Amino acid sequence: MTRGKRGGVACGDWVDVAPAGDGGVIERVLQRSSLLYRADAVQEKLIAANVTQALVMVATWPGWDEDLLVRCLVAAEHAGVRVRLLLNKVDLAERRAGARQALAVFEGACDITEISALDGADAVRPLLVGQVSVLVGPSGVGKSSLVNALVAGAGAATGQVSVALDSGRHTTTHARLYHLDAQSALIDSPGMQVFGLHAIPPGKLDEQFPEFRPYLGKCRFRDCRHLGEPGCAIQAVAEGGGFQSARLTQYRGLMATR
Ligand SMILES: Nc1nc2c(ncn2[C@@H]2O[C@H](COP(=O)(O)OP(=O)(O)OP(=O)(O)O)[C@@H](O)[C@H]2O)c(=O)[nH]1
Ligand SMILES: [Mg+2]
Ligand SMILES: [Zn+2]
Repeated sequence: MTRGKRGGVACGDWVDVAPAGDGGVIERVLQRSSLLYRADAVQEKLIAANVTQALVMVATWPGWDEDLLVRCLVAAEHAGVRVRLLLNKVDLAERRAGARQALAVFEGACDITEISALDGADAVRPLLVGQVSVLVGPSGVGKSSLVNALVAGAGAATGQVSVALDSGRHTTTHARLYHLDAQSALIDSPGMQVFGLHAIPPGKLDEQFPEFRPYLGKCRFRDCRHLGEPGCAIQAVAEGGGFQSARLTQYRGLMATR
């Protein structure tokens, strides 16, 4: 293996391979059209390369950490790909209303689709046509279950959710690409508990909030960070109900803890 750009080879990469022994060695990672990754202060973890769409998944149960979800969405926006939210396990009727309510804050950020991987997940099939999609989200939300529902013979391992921890158990250990047809593919990835955004400069975080985009550049100060500066257009629009003000709160939380 060679050391490629950004920490080596990611699922979805195109590579040059040279024969070696019974197999081959990767000589070169070809130029990527997109790269989804997370980064803390120490290291970067590549999630998937060359995808056209990120399907950020949460489930009615176990519940999700809003900060983690915001970070997934921001990283996917930063990768420059189409972003969708999937709410899985809507068959759990008693959990549905609460989950819908908690997701409502993201309605202006991206399309939200409700599915049940265990009931065939037909609602998701049309969204995958012609796309290379990657499933990302916390452990136990049903990413691998969705792959199994969509890809005949996929046989992806799925795990029980721990009732004690109210979380998944990290059943999937590395990303894997499944072909759907000649133009479409789906990548399953391991659930994550943290999502560092160190690779995104603070001054670029606002661009990753789709609701803010029409108003960027309209603040009084050119370098406004939307943290309470006078004449901030983003704050004015949020206060006027132009988008959900909770999104500005999420943004400010990220600016404080990135
Ligand atoms: N009720 C219900 N349970 C589901 C559904 N989809 C998945 N599950 C269950 O949720 C648990 C976790 O599913 P996985 O597919 O392993 O979750 P994952 O997101 O791949 O988890 P990691 O690989 O750890 O990241 C399993 O017990 C599944 O049977 C669904 O639509 N409804
Ligand atoms: Mg899995
Ligand atoms: Zn501003």
